[in-house]
Amino acid sequence: MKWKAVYMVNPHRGDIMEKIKADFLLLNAGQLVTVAGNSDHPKRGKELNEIGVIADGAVAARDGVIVAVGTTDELQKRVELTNGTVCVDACGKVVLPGLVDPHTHVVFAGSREHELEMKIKGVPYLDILAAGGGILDTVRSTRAASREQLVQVARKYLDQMLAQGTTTAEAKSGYGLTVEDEVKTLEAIRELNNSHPVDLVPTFLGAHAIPEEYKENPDGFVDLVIEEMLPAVKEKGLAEFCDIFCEQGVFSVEQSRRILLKAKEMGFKLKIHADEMVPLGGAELAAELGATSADHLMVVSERGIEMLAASSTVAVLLPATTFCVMGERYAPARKMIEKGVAVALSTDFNPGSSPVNSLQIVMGIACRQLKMTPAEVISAVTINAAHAIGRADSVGSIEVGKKADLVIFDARDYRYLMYRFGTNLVERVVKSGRLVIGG
Ligand code: IZC
Ligand code: ZN
Repeated sequence: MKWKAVYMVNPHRGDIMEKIKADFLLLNAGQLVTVAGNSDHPKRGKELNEIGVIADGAVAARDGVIVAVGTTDELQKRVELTNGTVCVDACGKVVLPGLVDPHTHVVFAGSREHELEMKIKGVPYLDILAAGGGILDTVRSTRAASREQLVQVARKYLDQMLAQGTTTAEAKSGYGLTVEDEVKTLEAIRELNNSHPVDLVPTFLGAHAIPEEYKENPDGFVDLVIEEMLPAVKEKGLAEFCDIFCEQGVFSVEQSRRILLKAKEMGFKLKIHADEMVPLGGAELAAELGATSADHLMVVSERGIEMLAASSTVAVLLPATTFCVMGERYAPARKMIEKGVAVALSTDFNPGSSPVNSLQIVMGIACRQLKMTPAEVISAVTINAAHAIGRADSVGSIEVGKKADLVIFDARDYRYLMYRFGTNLVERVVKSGRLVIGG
């Protein structure tokens, strides 16, 4: 719909100002953290600290899209309210763009609390997997669940995420590992995307583990992914990205390259679970193939860091995973930022290595363990996270033309969000110009 412009004379300057019609207006944000200015490329180095705070800020939207951003004073003059305009008073609190979670395995059945005691005793994640547990445990429950059951379980997790400020998330398959069960999972993701306020970006992760029936023939499973799963997912238009768990004892760099090259040829964008436990060279592979993101990177090599810095690939760091698996080494975030790698943060929400779906918890860990500053952390869960899933044109910052996805936190200073730890500070969430959490 075209704007109907209303003109008025500015009494101070005598010139003509165009009034903007809005059906949503947020006023009195003590700090409106816009994170503006990086929709065409992810933030690197010092840019990560530039988060565009407007004191006493305001945002106007129409039909779910931002039409004006400025101070409360400015917008009160510039915006024309219509009958049904929803006005939200942020009462001097901190407002951020809706948070973006660029790496989740949110659709699965069952849970794995029995692994906690094994982890406490020091049993490594990869040993649990090799013994038929871990991912394969979740594969058994996910195969046994119907698509409707998967939707029902994941909806609850998405409700929790929205209530904690996440308005866009990536969602991977990967607990089906047959053509039928991978398609079932991706269909569940599509159904959730059509019926839940959180926007989902679907990723096919058929190469998440070698299923038990292919234990003696892992290359046969790689063939199945290439020859049957990828074409089925493509034909049904069920995924935008293809991902792989490139890890010792799971998929080698060579197997990963085979799958990802085929996926790229078919038009999928790429992601890689890279250098999480053993430095196999996943980061190098991601840069070589022009992947949109390389994720984890706890044990990334020097060369991997240099190649990522010189590429457009976003490094998605998952410190809640290191925390939950009780790992000793967190990703070398400071070194990556200093070398110019574009860094984002994510929960990695999954039933095994990170049963954490709160980005606020990840933000607190990122400051304390990755030594990222609060401003860097905010860039990493907004605009850079949006770049990591190919959505920086529509979300990740508070700018005209983007979705009106906003979060009001019970805080007066953005640093308070990371300083407090473990409490949900979200007061209200606005998705596409509609209040979806908080009255
Ligand atoms: O279920 O353990 N790392 N995939 C790769 C996972 C963790 C998910 C899981
Ligand atoms: Zn993952």
